[in-house]
Amino acid sequence: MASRTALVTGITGQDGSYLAELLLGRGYRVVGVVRREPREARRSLPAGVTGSVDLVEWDMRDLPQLERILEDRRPLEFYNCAAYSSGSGMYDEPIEIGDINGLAVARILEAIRRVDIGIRFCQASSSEIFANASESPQSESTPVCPRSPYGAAKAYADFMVRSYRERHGLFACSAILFNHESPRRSTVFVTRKITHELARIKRGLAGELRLGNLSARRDWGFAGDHVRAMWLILQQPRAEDFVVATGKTHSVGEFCECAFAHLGMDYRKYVREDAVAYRPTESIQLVGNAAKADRVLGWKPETGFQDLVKMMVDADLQTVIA
Ligand code: GDR
Repeated sequence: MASRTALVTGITGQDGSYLAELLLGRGYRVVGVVRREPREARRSLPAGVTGSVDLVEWDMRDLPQLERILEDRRPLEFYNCAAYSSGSGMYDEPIEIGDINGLAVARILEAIRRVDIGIRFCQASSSEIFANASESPQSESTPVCPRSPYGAAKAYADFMVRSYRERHGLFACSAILFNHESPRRSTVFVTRKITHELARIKRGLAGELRLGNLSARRDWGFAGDHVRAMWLILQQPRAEDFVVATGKTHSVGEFCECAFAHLGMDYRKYVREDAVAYRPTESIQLVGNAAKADRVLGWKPETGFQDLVKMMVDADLQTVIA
């Protein structure tokens, strides 16, 4: 039997690369959709993936180009992991964010409707759609109430997913992902900033770590666990949206404490709170209730907070050489 084909956007990013590994491990043919010239994009892929995926270029503003890709590659599943994403940059570049994180999802859904309504679609949504919510923890029934252009664009994408599901019968779903981290996380996000700078301090390349609000709390999971939920979502008999989260929060300070303690160090000697790095507005406590994912998908996070922190510290320590 011919292997199943899955299309993954954002394959050079954290989520896309973990998802590609999972899909390859399950015997899929994986087509990575990239915004750059494929030969150049291939260099950003992790070693285990680079020789095994087919890369194709798509400008996310070009609907006919995507229709041609779908007609040519004939995927059964489509995962959208591409997004304009940066923690403190959620207010910057609102037009670009609206286009890539919002409108491009409408283009994907429309291309699927026109080419092959049987393609199953999973959108990587975000807890940022709840940033101004009035209840915590947040579940699938929490009213969507974003704060930033980033959250608003993700919310628009979710409404499009629901609209195409209800109006056109597409098997389209949103995975509402709470924060998910890994050694592949960019250093613009606080977890990787901490582990990367810690490795530099340990190697004698830096003396201190300046952060914003150490009391800010997040529901931090492992990216590998979260993409497994995305795959499970597309294996169900019914198309539905799911919150994907650990249900537990930790503060930035606790993350530092755990990371430094792993190397036998006291974070209070090195970490400085810097008013410049403070966010002007912080969200409501973002913590997910993933009871539905547990009940329907049989999904639970497998990597706990401490193991995640240690994994990230160990990885950075290996790559940062004095
Ligand atoms: P977030 O991630 O905004 O939740 O978005 P980030 O890691 O940037 O911030 C988490 C919390 O840490 C606080 N913080 C700092 N953040 C950064 N980046 N740098 C610092 O020095 C620092 N000090 C404290 C922040 O104020 C915040 O409270 C991520 C992204 O992956 C989004 O794309 C995704 O949608 C959401 O998670 C779910």
